[in-house]
Amino acid sequence: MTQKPVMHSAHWGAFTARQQGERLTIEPFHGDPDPSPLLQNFHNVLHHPARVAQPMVRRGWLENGPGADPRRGNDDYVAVSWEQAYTLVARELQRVGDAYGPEGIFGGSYGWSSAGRFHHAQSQVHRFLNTVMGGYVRSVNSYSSGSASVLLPHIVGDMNEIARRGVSWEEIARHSEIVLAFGGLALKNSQVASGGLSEHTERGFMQQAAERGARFISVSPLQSDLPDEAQGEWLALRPGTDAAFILGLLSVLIDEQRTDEAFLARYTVGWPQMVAYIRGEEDGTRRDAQWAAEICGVSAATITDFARQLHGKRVLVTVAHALQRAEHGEQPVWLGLVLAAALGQPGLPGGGYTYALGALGHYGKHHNLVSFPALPQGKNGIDRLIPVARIADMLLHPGTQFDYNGRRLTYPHIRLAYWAGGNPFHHHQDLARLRQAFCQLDTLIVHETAWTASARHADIVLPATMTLEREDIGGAPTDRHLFAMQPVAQPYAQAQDDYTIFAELARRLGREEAFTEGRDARGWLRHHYAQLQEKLAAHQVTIPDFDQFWLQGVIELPQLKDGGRMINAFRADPAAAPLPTPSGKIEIFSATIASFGYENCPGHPVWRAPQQQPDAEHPLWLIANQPATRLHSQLDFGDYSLSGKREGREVCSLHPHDAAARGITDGDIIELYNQRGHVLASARVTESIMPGVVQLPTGAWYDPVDPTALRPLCRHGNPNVLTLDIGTSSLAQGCSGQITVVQLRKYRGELTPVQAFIPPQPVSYSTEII
Ligand SMILES: Nc1nc2c(c(=O)[nH]1)N[C@H]1C(S)=C(S)[C@@H](COP(=O)(O)OP(=O)(O)OC[C@H]3O[C@@H](n4cnc5c(=O)[nH]c(N)nc54)[C@H](O)[C@@H]3O)O[C@H]1N2
Ligand SMILES: Nc1nc2c(c(=O)[nH]1)N[C@H]1C(S)=C(S)[C@@H](COP(=O)(O)OP(=O)(O)OC[C@H]3O[C@@H](n4cnc5c(=O)[nH]c(N)nc54)[C@H](O)[C@@H]3O)O[C@H]1N2
Ligand SMILES: [Mo]
Repeated sequence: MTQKPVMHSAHWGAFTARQQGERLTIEPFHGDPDPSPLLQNFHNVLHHPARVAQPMVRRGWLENGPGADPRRGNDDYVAVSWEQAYTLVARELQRVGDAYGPEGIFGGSYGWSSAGRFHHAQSQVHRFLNTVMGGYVRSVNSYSSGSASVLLPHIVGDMNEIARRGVSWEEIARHSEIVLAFGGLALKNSQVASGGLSEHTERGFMQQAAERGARFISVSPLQSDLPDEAQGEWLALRPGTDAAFILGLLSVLIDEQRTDEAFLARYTVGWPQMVAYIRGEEDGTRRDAQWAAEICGVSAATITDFARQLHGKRVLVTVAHALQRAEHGEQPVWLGLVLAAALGQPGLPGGGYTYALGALGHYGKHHNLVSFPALPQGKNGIDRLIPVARIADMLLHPGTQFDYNGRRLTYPHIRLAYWAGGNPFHHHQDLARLRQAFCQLDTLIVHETAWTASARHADIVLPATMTLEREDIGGAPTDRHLFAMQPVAQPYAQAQDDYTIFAELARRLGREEAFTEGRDARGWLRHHYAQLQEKLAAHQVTIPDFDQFWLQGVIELPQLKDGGRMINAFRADPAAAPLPTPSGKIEIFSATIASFGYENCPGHPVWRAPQQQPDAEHPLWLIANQPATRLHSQLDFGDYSLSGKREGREVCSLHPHDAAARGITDGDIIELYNQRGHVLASARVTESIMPGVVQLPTGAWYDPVDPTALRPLCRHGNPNVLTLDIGTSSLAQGCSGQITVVQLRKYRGELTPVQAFIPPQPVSYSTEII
């Protein structure tokens, strides 16, 4: 089939697409100055064998009924009809709802799903559970920014105000003299934004700034975190030690009287406590440059010189999400702000502090005048929550208490988990432990487009359409374009939209009207578009009617110039525009956080040595960061993702010293391992990573040789086999999967091909009992 090109949009960009047989031809959106290569992942995926073709039920669940089962992740699947699948799911929801109520259902369903705002799977599952089941146990915060999103409101303000409405790229291009980027500003990351990103402008802005003479300095264990256009400098430090490095810088600034005391006195609280801590007045340990040098592997002279260079310059400090996705991840986020304040920069054009610039395409941008309406979520009848990355703890330890942001909460006893649009066996840490946790459930239901490892652990797998197979509206609050996402292809095999699946389940559970409000998918799109028209009309802005929008494929929305709004107003007049913190100022000391009494996150920022440290057994730091060739685990079987692998395996970068010490050469298959498991990857030997550090990106689908092994071997290269599953601290309990410690060696065991993309073949089974 060959069709005319239609408009569509993904988290990594808008495009027109045309189906030619089983492949797609993609043209990037004409308005995009720097389209993302991730678009190439769409070429070959529509009819890929990894797609889920029909509803399937796990054999053990059919045989024994709902209940804890160690076979999850290692069992056969039985193909069933949609009619049978609906009956099974509806019956099980009814059973769990009747016996345990919403407290027995985990509906967090964390995950990125796809860009369309209506078919956003997580919104669909939440609305379904609220309107049909009376609610669910939810998860809060994200894997992205689990600790920053909890910390920042205590010390400066809402994270979105600091990140999305932080110092804008335009301002940086015009005014910044030094952009000090902890974790860098890799274009591989800013090519992505949830809801879509029609104009990739970061490269252009960095080029403009660099041509004007701005210095971009990436503090990172990896050199690749700045694009060539930034003409940047690379300062390599040991992973997880940025807090010590910044304390060292502050110590130099204090000793040499290079701090902006007037700014600190007027706009902050707690500077004296910080100074006392750095000088060792609290506990006798001086946190000076020499002290920091020993921790972070940068010389004291470099730290001293670096601090001096910052003085008197228009400096912008930014801290990547990556740094806070680690034990004590709150500290570098807090200290980045303290450094900017000590330099007196917040609120000056192109200076100060902005959080996670460049980590996503949303950041450093402006907001639309009004936002596109979200699918209403209905009301959750219960108020039970976990910080999102505590899922395995919850499933393994129901009834246990834990700390979170000043509260003492108890893990509920979950019987059924419902997942749509996320891949926990991609995103969570310590996958062997996660499997144990999922084995505790009575039932796991997953909607998936493809046979991910999460689908392979489910009891009931329902085939979902891909974004390309349905119509939707794509847009992000920081993107001035709104897209009519037109279907490119027919649904694959028996796949159905998440909305259709939930509507049918709602009907069977007697709650159809509550869930659908009488609308089909097109009805919702029209409804949301009409709401957008209304919101804009209140500002005397008119946009084309829905039919015209659909025909055009794209419209432009008015934007605000709101970058830096909060901090600029605060600097101009702190009494009239106080920050939304208890003191109204930047909190270098937070009385609120101090009152929680957490040893691992006290009232002012500190250096706390993490429990994970390289040692003789595991001498290397592993960085498990975002992949350059895909979004997380999505379309790992897509052309571009595959092109980044070698012989089908993920690539692990390591320094020539570390390679030579182990007799490893470029292209060897290596085995990374620690107490939690083993992972194979292809070695890339490169000087662009510091010695003692190796890097294996996330997203290669988990492919365990023996899924039930206590320490599984993943032959494909999923680093979450190795990462440790602990919270960042008692404050935020965020994900700490970015770094861990490992050993590695040349692999000498049996080498079997990657099987992650070969779906389970249904086994025959008498379906009479269904
Ligand atoms: N070690 C380590 N782990 C990490 C990170 C790290 O840095 N290091 N990063 C973390 C971060 S920041 C994040 S955000 C998470 C991301 O974790 P996830 O968001 O879970 O990852 P995705 O691969 O985007 O998962 C989305 C899933 O939704 C499916 N999907 C797509 N469209 C649809 C649809 O329309 N319907 C349905 N039902 N399914 C659909 C896709 O096939 C895919 O399996 O990972 C985290 N994990
Ligand atoms: N291509 C692509 N882009 C993405 C995503 C994707 O999956 N693929 N995911 C998106 C999502 S959901 C998110 S939340 C963001 C995540 O944004 P981040 O979490 O910031 O991204 P990462 O690539 O994991 O990490 C950025 C860099 O930080 C550096 N780093 C790691 N540990 C340390 C440390 O201890 N200190 C210092 N100074 N540097 C360190 C590493 O060199 C790493 O390359 O990315 C988004 N962008
Ligand atoms: Mo994320």
